[in-house]
Amino acid sequence: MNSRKAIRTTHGADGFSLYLKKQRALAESALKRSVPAVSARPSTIHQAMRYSLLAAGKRLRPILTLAAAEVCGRTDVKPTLPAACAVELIHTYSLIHDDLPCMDDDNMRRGMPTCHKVFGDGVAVLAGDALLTRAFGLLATLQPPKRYPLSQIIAEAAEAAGSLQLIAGQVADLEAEGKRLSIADVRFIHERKTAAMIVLSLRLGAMMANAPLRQLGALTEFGKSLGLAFQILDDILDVTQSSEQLGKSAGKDLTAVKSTYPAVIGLEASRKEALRLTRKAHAALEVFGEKSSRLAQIADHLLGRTY
Ligand code: GRG
Repeated sequence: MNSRKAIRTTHGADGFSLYLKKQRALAESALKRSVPAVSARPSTIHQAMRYSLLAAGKRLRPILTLAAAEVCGRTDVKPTLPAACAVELIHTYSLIHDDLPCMDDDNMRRGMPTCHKVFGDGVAVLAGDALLTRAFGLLATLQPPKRYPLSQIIAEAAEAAGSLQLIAGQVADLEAEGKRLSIADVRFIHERKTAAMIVLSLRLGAMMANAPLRQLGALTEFGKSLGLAFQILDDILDVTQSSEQLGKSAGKDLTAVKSTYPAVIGLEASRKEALRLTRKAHAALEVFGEKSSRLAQIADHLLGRTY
């Protein structure tokens, strides 16, 4: 990572790579157990769910859930895993539906043909529906600590995935195609389509660690800045990287005439904005002191990513 991108780290870079690898492996093995086996009838739907869910995703959201629980003092990760999996299931559902011909119409996702290309539109819609439903089933198994009742946790997940956040962002995005948006409108979409699920991932981890409100608030602020920075990077990568590098179709935003950060304010200003937001994310971690270095490293890592 070059010096413009790296902001703060207290663990070594090698330690961080190992940490990411370990957390990813933890998430992967929990995800494999989180949905029915292919042998469960009807096999097709479980094949489709597992095909998209277990493909090569970055696992950012479950990693954030686990890191948030850890920074708030939860050392035993096992009880947080269903929450970590739930956010990844909701995220995967949204990717499957976004790729459908009636939405973004994409052929490639996570380095493979999209779900509907392999299983057909009907099964892909249902695989998304089943992942979303299963996510709430997983949340219902959580045993949260005193401060946060299960009803609050489930309501927060419903809000983040619902028509005021994730779906709001998707609808605004669909309606914006071919139009020139202001940067405030682009930000409105990004905050809902991307940042809301990232904030949810962090809040679920914090709530599972019985975090005091001050810590929960700090992670919410961290997530809002990180989520927006992450989406700006996504917009930048769409115009600067190849499809092979991204594992999904590059240049889609240009073809679909989408108003993105680079389209509205230019590439260089977008890079500066992503850096400013990453700094803001770091500042939100101050309440945790040195304990937050993993989250700070994740923010730096995302700013420096190339896919
Ligand atoms: C269909 C309700 C509904 C919502 C769709 C996910 C989505 C909203 C649209 C996909 C396109 C897009 C730019 C979404 C913003 C969020 C985002 C950057 C998704 C990709 O997340 P990554 O990079 O993907 O973490 P992996 O595959 O690594 O998990």
